[in-house]
Amino acid sequence: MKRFTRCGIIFVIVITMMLFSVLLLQYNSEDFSLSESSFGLAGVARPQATEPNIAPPLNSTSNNLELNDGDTPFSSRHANASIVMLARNSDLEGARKSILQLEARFNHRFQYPYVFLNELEFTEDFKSMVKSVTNATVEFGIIPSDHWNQPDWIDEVQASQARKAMAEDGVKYGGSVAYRNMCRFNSGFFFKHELLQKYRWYWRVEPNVRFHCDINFDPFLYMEDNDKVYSFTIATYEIVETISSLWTSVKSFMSLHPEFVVQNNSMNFLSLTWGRTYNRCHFWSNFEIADMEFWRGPAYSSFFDYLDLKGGFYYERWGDAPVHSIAASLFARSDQIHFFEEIGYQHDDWSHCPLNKEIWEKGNCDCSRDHSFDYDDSSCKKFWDRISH
Ligand SMILES: Nc1nc2c(ncn2[C@@H]2O[C@H](COP(=O)(O)OP(=O)(O)OP(=O)(O)O)[C@@H](O)[C@H]2O)c(=O)[nH]1
Ligand SMILES: [Mg+2]
Repeated sequence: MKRFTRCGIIFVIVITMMLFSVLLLQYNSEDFSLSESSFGLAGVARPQATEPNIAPPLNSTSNNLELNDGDTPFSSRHANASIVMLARNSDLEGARKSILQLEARFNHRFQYPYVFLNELEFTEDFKSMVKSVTNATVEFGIIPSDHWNQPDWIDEVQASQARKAMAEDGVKYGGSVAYRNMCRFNSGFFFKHELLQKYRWYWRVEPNVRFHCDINFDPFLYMEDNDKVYSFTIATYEIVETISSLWTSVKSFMSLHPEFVVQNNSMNFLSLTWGRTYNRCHFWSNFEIADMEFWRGPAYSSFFDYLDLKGGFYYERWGDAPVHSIAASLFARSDQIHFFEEIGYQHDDWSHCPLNKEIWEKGNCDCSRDHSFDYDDSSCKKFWDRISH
């Protein structure tokens, strides 16, 4: 009997200790939902499931997106994104050079898929030679003719007179229909291509561009996590003869649709006269990382259709760079546009090289900071700095 009582006491002590341990564990646990249901703590604030997005310091991306050497991102989070290149078959060597650069500096670790677009079918040679420089998925698409060619309602007499005059004046690509088709396609149609429907984000890459620094973070995720819609590395002035009436059309669109122009826009990047005149500044669109949902949305769709009907893609030579830049500056908040300091980038003779020495060293950049285009006389970066965040 006595032995039975002693056993009972020990049993009660053991059970009590076990219960006490469970209580302690629950108290220390971060899973407040479990505590809440167990102890009836309704109303106690739960901790956030994820860290809040803290704005990264100027000129730097958030460190939590950076990979370390040897990391593979295959198991980690990816954006719904692709790298897009518009190219001709004759651009093969330039296309391969750009991809080799981008793979070495970025995509060999991220494996974002590529989409190549052309108004003509890519040759088998083009396809196989491009595929040979990346392990990522590559798709090749043909552009529908109504997304590429000069529409019927354009008055060809007026258009050809404009081309002739521009060519005589020595305006770059002034006499070219193909260049105008390309600008119109990049302005209003690439994001409608069937191969891009499954993607939200894109990185535009051209043949023969260079990437000067290692990109150890995912720019797409940076954009997504920080509520960005458009990004750039170089900003410059448009050739005045190519956009004679563009700003007049922009102003009439704004009067018709004031609802699309957001508060905290970047009008101060575009105009030094509170919108009366256009300073010709634009983000250089041969580099773009942006959100196609923005181009597909009501403000831009309506804006592009309006401009298209004005005919300026053919009667003048409106470029996709000013068209995109004006739209992003007016229909997105200025804090939704991002300057990628870390992405050393070169197109033709102009390059953006990170001016910040720490960023330059961290990226193993092979560009000269002294020759960065950022504060060249032809750069518009100074206007962006006045409003950037
Ligand atoms: N498929 C196709 N692609 C084109 C055509 N014209 C230009 N492109 C592509 O469109 C993009 C822009 O063309 P570019 O000729 O580089 O125009 P740009 O950058 O304004 O001028 P550059 O200073 O000469 O580089 C590049 O990706 C070209 O490969 C064309 O007629 N057909
Ligand atoms: Mg180019």
